Amino acid sequence: MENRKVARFFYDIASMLEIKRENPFRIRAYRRAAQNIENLADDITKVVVAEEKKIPGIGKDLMQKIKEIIDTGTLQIYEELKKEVPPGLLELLAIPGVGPRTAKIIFDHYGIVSLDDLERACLAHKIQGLPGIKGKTEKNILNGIQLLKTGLERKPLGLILPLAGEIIEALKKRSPVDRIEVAGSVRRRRETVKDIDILVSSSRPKRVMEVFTNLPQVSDVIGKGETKSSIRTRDGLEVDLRVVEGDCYGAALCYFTGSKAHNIRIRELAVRRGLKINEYGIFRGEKRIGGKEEREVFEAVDLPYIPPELREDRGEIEAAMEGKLPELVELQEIKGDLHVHSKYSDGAATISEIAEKARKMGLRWVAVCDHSPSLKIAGGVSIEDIRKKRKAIDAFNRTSSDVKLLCGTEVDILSDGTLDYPDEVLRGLDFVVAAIHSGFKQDQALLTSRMVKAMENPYVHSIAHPTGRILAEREAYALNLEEIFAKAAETGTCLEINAYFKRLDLSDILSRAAKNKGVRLTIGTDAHILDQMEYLNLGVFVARRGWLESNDVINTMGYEDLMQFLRKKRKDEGKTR
Ligand code: DGT
Ligand code: CA
Repeated sequence: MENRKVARFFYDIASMLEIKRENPFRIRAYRRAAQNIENLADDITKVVVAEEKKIPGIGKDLMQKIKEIIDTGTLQIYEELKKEVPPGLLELLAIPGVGPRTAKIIFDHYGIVSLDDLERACLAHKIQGLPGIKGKTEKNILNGIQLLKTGLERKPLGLILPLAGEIIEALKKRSPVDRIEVAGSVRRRRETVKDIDILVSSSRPKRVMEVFTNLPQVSDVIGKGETKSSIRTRDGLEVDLRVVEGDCYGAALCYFTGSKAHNIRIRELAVRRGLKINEYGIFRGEKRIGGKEEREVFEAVDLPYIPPELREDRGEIEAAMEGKLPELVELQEIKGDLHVHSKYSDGAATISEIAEKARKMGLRWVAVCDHSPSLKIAGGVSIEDIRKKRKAIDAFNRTSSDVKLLCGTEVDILSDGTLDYPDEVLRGLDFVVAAIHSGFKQDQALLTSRMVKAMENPYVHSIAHPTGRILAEREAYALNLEEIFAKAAETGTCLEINAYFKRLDLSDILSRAAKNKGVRLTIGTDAHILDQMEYLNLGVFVARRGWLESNDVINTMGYEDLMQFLRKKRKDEGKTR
């Protein structure tokens, strides 16, 4: 039983309890358990059977339920709830912005159970006018359906990378591949991807195809040929495998990495030089003059090598021509994580466990940022407990010479723009990231002014997940980003690239826009369980796609430099205040 399937039971139970208007804490417990199972690096079946470790957020009762799912393939409480709640309702509840009340009204009136039917009903304005449903709700539902459909078509990179890695490892081990790499949007590290493209060179393509189409990850073989095969994985994702000759591997890798828009520009440059570049190589007339290595393609059109993350035709060709390509920040340069939750709020790990994980990842420091009290549901930390946390972190740092912890917070920006801790408390912390967690529906002026006010506070170093968007679940809230970027630059406040796989917020394009306004970025995983600290690489991918260099990203600083940098905003502000 796969982790995601077990998680699905708990998500559905949570939704069904929601329709039945049960206790919100119980609903939340199921959802959090589902999330934690989904994000678990290990196979849940093994963990449960061997009872080898505790899964965060999962007590005895839920553990028992997981065992029941693994043993019987289902869960009694799930089956019972299903009798009470029509299954179509669950489908409607999956639409962002459709709560249990709205779903039930729509279902009761029209018996609608599918996205397409609901979309048609909204377009025909049959939904507005139902008890308590306004025209605006209809529009929100349509937006939500759109979001959900995109989510069904494109999967978050963070979920796909491990799968791509697994398939590549399996092919390396079991089939006669000479070279193998992932191509397409996965190689460009786009935040979401439609499918996985893999490129192989081999002298025995047939055998490679045989192994590929029989991998344990395969649920259907969509097509099987000599040079190209496609399969669908058990999670419903398509994987295309192409086998080419070694002599044109570089040209093919370039072609299948894309993007299409970037390829077209490269081909135009080639044509001007009397060359032809395609997936089979670099040609002058009929003669192949290169294509074994990817860099030959760029050399042929007199350009330096362009990293895959930049290949979107967003100015990289022009920059390359002028010798102005950025020196992109590298994962190896990242020295720490600027947003991790601990047991002090709703995280699952203790501060020493976090430090140990950081050590294993080769990091030098971590900012432990827990929620502030107004986020009761997330176990916001009282002022008294902040003092305890400060002491514990100081004690830890005294004995730890390699990994250091920063005593931080993710302080809530309240609905009037004030912060959830007084300045005296913030002053005692090493790192403060401020975030909006409520009032998402406020108008642009109000939301922007809240964030601006937070940035004007000398103790706020960064703004967490600035736009609030969640991939396939929630659109960004209305913000005047131009004003936000200007204010961030003016006050020396950083903006976060939240590296959680569903957020990636700021996005690549917005990170680049922020940098161009003189803003520096912080990368934080927002990890609530240890495994999620590994999403740090996703944050670096966003930064790279946003043209950021090492100096643009605070996480490249060593501990001493970082601490000095963090004190600077406070001093600068102190002078002007
Ligand atoms: P995706 O799959 O939507 O996340 O994005 P990609 O970029 O992986 O797109 P995909 O899988 O359709 O194609 C992989 C690469 O193959 C694409 O980035 C560029 C190349 N390619 C595909 N079709 C064409 C085409 O018609 N012309 C050119 N020049 N390149 C193409
Ligand atoms: Ca693709």
